[in-house]
Amino acid sequence: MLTRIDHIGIACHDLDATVEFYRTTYGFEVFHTEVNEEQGVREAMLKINDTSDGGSSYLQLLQPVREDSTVAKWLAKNGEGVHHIAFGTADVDADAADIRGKGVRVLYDQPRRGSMDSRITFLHPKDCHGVLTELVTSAPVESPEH
Ligand code: CMX
Ligand code: CO
Repeated sequence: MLTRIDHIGIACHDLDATVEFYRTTYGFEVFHTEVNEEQGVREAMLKINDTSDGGSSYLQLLQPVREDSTVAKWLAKNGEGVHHIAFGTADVDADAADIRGKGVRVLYDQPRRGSMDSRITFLHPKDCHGVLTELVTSAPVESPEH
């Protein structure tokens, strides 16, 4: 079951400048940054709020790190802007299978590694009324040792 907006993915040319815009304009701080080589992006997660399912909602700012990445291709065609939305679920495998059964193309056979060790997959935008849609299961929160 999809229980939150996990993040909104925003493609940009200059991650540092875009982070600075969100900080000075809205007061949003960087929660996490990483390079995801497989996805071809350098990214910053700005946490906006916690959600009732125990997760959180973020903005995910994305800068391509190589010319053949999906985000580089999208930026060249569209310029900066909203690239995808992501829904959070406790079980991305089950939800992806369920949605695939409804005739929507799920892009990966198995979920891949996403931000902060989450597991992610994508639905084809042409099957989702023009919206590239990601499904995310966050990494389990490690419980403190006793
Ligand atoms: N939103 C809406 N539509 C999109 C889109 C997007 N982000 N990206 C592509 N499209 C549309 C294009 O406009 C195009 O439509 P037309 O044929 O009408 O022009 C069509 O989809 C095909 O686009 P394309 O430019 O030829 O791109 P590809 O088919 O090579 O790739 C996609 C599209 C969705 C398969 C690819 O972007 C993909 O695999 N995305 C998933 C991975 C990803 O986006 N990773 C980066 C984020 C990582 C993260 O969130 O952690
Ligand atoms: Co994303």
